[in-house]
Amino acid sequence: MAEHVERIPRALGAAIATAVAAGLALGALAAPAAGAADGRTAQGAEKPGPKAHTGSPVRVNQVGYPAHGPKKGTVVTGATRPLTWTLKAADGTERAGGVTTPAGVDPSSRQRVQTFDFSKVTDAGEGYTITIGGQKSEPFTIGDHLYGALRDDSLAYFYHNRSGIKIDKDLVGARHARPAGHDKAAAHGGDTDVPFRWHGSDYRRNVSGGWYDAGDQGKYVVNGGISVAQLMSAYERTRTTQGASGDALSDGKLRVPERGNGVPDILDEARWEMDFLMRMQVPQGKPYAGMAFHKMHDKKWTGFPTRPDQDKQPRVLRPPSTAATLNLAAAAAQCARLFQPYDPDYAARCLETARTAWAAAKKHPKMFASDKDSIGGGAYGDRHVGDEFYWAAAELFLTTGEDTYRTAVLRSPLHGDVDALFPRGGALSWSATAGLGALDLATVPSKLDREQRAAVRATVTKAADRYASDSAKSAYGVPYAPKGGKYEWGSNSQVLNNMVVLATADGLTGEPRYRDAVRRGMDYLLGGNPLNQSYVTGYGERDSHRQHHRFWAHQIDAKLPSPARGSLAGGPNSGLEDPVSAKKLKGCAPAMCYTDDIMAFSTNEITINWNAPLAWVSSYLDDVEHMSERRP
Ligand code: 9MR
Repeated sequence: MAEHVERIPRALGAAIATAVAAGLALGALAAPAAGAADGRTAQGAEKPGPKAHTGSPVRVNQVGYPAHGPKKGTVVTGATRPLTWTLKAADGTERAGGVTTPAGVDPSSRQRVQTFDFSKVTDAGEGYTITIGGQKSEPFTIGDHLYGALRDDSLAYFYHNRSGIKIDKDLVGARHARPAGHDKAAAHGGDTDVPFRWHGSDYRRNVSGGWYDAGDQGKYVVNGGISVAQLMSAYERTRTTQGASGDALSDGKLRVPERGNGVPDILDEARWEMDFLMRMQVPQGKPYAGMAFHKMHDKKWTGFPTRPDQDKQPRVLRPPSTAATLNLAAAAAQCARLFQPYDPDYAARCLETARTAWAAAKKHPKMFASDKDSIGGGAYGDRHVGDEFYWAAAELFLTTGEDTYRTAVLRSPLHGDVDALFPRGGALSWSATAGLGALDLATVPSKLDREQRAAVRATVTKAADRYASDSAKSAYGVPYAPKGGKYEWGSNSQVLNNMVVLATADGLTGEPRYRDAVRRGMDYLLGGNPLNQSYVTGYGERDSHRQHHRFWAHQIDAKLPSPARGSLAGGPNSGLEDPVSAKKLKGCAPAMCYTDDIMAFSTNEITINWNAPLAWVSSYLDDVEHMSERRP
């Protein structure tokens, strides 16, 4: 198969040129989409800009609504006057009704919409629908146990994507089971013996294990670090939030092979990645010792599909970077405090790694990964590392209480700067990590004095106020107001990361409006959006299930599985940075720049740093729904 040129920085012209140069006709790229009948026909009420099959104009959360929480939806309609809505139970009986509220033209879809609110209904049940003007929504549940399965599935995503270990059918089912990828037996020794050649260095390292990043099988420290940190934080939240419970994340509860070892399963999953991240540290005695290699991946882009164990490409290590080094320092420092009760030796090793990484980054504060280094793997280029310095200092301070790190936190220009910590026009991400530090400073007990802690908490609640107001302004309730209205690559993860901030503010204050905004965010992700699309595989009637992935490539090869349940699609990307999206979605309104096609990688990929906040948020939502039951 022709080599697939996957990730092409920003400029689409370059993307197309490179794809063509690689012998890949654009028509061939688009073909699977055109040929793929999905049996989900569209009734399409609205005038499609690009040919969007958006089904019923009545939009709801296709999973469901908590019995005692907000229940809102949106209808796309040319009408300017209020319309009547009817809530029907599964047997068709009418249970409630009311009128809609005209909401004008929604800028994210450029469609005229109205909203409806049926929060007063509290009767639990499945198969409810809302009908407006003869048009019926997708069915949904009302009840209090909506997100437990999503928590488990979104966490299982990480096991599914482990490198260097067989994926066991007893844990994932026969269809998703596969042999170990990139282990010793693989071509070129897989990831156990990877060359590093750069500026006179010429040696080999064992960088096996960890999680594959995404649809590609590269492993990138900056993305691995934030993802493992968010998994650890999903657990740490349950230790630091009043009334929270970590039971669902504890030993024997999740689908990991280490279950039964006395360590919370979510930490077992985190350790798989931490071990890899620590292998990415340049060893003592070599130039730049203590720094972290920015990334490792295939020498050239592999074709579609490629099961990990069948990858024939040699793997390469790319030069160390300050961003990766600090990312490692932050994650390893958090690892140290969370593993302390379970494995003090391991905790000590994490801490030693973190300290060494911090010192190396201080020594080499300007080693930047280029955003052009995208052959065979993504670039993850980043020239601004003030945020990584802040995050690493925060985690090291929280773990050790030491003055050096405290001073680094308090003297950082980012400290207290809500716009920098929690960008409103976007969200925290692999390139904006400071917020991860601020969230932990606000929640993890530390030697900050009362005033300092109050100040950092105020940045979290202030950011949450903004996201809550963005959600309230949006006809679809989405807590995301990107700069210039443009949805970013991986916009769904930005929505989720803003929800993490909202949820943290809920934990700090108990104010219901924060929790409600998180729930509205879920409504958006699970179908209450301009495309009537649930972006999570296996959830909702109209779910994304053809995401860009080299093994879960059923769209291309029927013998291969579709993505596993609980996999989040990147979501609308105004940039249309791949040929399929560019062709199919030209002229799209921001929140409609999405297509569920395996080759539409800039709108429909899946990756660890998007599933991590999904796991965090679904874990939070399930936990808060059970909090009232646990109260004496
Ligand atoms: O998530 C990344 C996004 O922010 C960038 O704009 C994009 C282009 O550089 O790359 C995304 O990351 C991809 C990475 O480079 C390679 N693995 C898949 C990632 C998700 O698409």
